[in-house]
Amino acid sequence: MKKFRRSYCGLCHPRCGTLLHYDENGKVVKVSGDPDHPVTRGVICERGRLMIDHLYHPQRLNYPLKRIGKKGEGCWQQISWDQALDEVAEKLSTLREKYGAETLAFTHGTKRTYHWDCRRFFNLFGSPNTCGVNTICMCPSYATEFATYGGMILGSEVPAAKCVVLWGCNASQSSPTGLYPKIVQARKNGAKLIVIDPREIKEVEKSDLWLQIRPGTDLALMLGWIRLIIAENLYDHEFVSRWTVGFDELKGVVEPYIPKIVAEITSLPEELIIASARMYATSRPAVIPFGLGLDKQGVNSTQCARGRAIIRAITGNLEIQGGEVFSLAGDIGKIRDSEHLELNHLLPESQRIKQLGADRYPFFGFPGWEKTSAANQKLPEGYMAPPEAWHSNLAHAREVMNAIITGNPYPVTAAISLANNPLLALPNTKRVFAALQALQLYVVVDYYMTPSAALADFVFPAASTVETPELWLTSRFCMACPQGVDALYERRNSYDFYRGLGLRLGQEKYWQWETVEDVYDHCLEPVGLTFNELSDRYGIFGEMEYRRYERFGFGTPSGKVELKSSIFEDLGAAPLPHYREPVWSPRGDLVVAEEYPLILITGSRFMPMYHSEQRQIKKAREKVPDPLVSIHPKTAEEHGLCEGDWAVISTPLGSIRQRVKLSDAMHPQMVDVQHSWWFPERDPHLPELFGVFESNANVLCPDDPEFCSPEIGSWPHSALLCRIEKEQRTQPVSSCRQL
Ligand SMILES: Nc1nc2c(c(=O)[nH]1)N[C@H]1C(S)=C(S)[C@@H](COP(=O)(O)OP(=O)(O)OC[C@H]3O[C@@H](n4cnc5c(=O)[nH]c(N)nc54)[C@H](O)[C@@H]3O)O[C@H]1N2
Ligand SMILES: Nc1nc2c(c(=O)[nH]1)N[C@H]1C(S)=C(S)[C@@H](COP(=O)(O)OP(=O)(O)OC[C@H]3O[C@@H](n4cnc5c(=O)[nH]c(N)nc54)[C@H](O)[C@@H]3O)O[C@H]1N2
Ligand code: SF4
Ligand SMILES: [Mo]
Repeated sequence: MKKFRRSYCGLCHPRCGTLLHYDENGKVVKVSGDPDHPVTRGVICERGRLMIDHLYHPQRLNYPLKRIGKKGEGCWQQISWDQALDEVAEKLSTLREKYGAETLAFTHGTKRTYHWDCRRFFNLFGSPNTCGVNTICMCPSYATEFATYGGMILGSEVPAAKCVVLWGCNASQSSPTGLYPKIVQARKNGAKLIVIDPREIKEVEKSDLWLQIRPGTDLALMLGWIRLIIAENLYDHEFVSRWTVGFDELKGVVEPYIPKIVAEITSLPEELIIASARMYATSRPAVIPFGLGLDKQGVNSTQCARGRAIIRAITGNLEIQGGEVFSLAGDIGKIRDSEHLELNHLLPESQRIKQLGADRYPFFGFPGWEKTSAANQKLPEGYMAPPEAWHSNLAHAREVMNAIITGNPYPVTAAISLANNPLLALPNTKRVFAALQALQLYVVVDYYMTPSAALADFVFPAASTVETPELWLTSRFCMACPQGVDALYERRNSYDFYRGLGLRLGQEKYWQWETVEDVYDHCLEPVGLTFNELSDRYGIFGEMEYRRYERFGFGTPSGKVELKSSIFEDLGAAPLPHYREPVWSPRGDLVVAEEYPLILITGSRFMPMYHSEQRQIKKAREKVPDPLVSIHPKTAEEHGLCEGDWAVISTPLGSIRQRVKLSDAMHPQMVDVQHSWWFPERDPHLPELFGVFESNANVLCPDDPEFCSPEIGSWPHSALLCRIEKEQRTQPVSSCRQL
């Protein structure tokens, strides 16, 4: 008998290839990297090595549970999948009849499972209200890049670049097997490295320039770069004149951003602003990979994404070797993708217009997505991935939470959270908690009993990634990710969950595939392969082609790169980037700044944790037992704090406690709190609810409209104000009673 099987790790995005080694009883005893995997080539990270601990963890959910006590009281009855699906479907039917299909909402986390199945179910059910973290995670960049040049750039060419700019991107911690090794490779090849980050991250050591920028001011620096690049004639004249629109207007808006002004706003030395712009613009090909530090800064986030896109374009870096490529060509473009499976066309206009938040942020709802999709359709089929709705067409989470709480503009009475822990992931924990409590029906599908799941009416046990196959389609390759073990107990994948509900709600016609493998066979049909055949050869790669725009133009309304965005303009958003001072900042609200003098950033990634996960896994907790707040030793001294002390961190919204970590990487005026902390070892019931209110960064983060970007509504997890002090009491700082 073969002692190992090929599989993959889905504990974060890259789906690294693994080998699962078995003992004679069929139990997985070891996981290692698959050296033959053509993308990850045997590399897995320290989190990936925890797969066995996760697969067999005693706290895993193994059966559906139905609440029998009060909400949050922790009394559950184990029931069968059939009974659970029957009861949920029946309740959904009743609520739909009473309030309309829009009464059901969905909250999502980062991409962990399939996503298109959720969108498919919601479109068929009739609700436009899927919302979640994408409003701040990559999607401001994604949607904006579609509006600007008709596609999303990914960092695949990094190793061949002559200059890499890490702009709000902490790759060594956030992408240890993906982007980070590519940066190391680029450095080995002699590339310049510019780091723009308020913290001295690991990559700074190897960098040519480090810009310790004041959080939230990146757009001012971008406008300064653009001005200088134009003023010093460092832009690509031919590309700009042939392939862009709005250059003269752009020139106008950047005019005020002379180095002196940019230096005042960003707290950077003038020489560094000038040197970095010159280094970037004169080292072609150059890349600026995505960094969440820009997307999560609130008011300026969307226009930061525009600024970055404009910089890439005017310097002639689009679609060149070693530069910023969209790819998707050859067979990859033929494979039926999420857009095909989502069935967005089946959601009628009468329901689309009810999407919560789309009146305030039309660009990020159906109106914007319809425009970016229409522009994409002008290109030849399969040439450029169309904008996926789950990525760029969302209800706004704050508006959904408000509707649940107030019943305005209409009652939202039911919600599903699948692969999301909203109490930890979304800002303004107080609002999210009130909303989850107010729901008439709350359904959670997860691996573990989380703080959010503890408030549910029904909890379904999810299959781990190794317990279910996946077709991993990116713009460069399509990999078959083979199931490594039979699903244990009654854990199931998300397709089975949605199909189970769909079959009970009159959607039989659209769930014709019995298993998710059958769906993948359907997706692969145009390239003449089945999932198993694809799996035998691991996957297929697209062929890289450069400067394809010379043949087809760009997928925008004008067919060119829109430095001035016509889609933004049509939807009433600023078509050219303008810098705004963050609301809570040393130069923003001076009253708040007096009481909360330090700049707060949250959520800088750290290994081995992935958001709120791994907190139950002993080996992970041994490495990071407690939530940590990083501050400079000087700041600590001023506040009477020492390494390991429990400190209270407060904003006008609330207070949390974390343990002090002294770090020279921090600016003395800054505080960095870890996000997503809860304590599986603590009391699961209300009011404690696993201590979810105690050290959770999102108790501190606001989401009212004035804090959010006006184009998309992305809220701030960074560029805020706080104060820090030594904890005086032994009581928890925040409980749901004190919120
Ligand atoms: N303060 C602050 N908040 C942040 C951020 C920040 O930087 N600062 N970052 C934000 C960003 S970018 C993101 S993407 C979000 C992340 O937010 P989420 O993606 O919601 O992350 P988690 O809180 O870990 O919740 C994911 C839940 O899904 C479960 N899960 C994992 N995989 C699967 C699966 O395959 N199937 C099912 N059914 N369940 C699964 C996990 O057990 C976990 O309970 O957090 C956001 N929140
Ligand atoms: N270990 C681990 N890896 C992860 C995740 C995880 O939870 N844990 N989450 C995954 C997810 S969903 C995402 S979205 C990615 C995100 O991964 P990254 O893009 O690397 O994002 P972060 O680590 O949140 O922040 C990046 C950097 O932004 C800086 N920063 C904060 N505010 C600002 C600012 O205003 N301006 C600038 N220029 N920089 C700023 C921070 O100091 C930090 O170094 O990570 C993924 N990888
Ligand atoms: S980077 Fe690590 S956790 Fe993420 S998929 Fe690869 S091995 Fe798994
Ligand atoms: Mo994210």
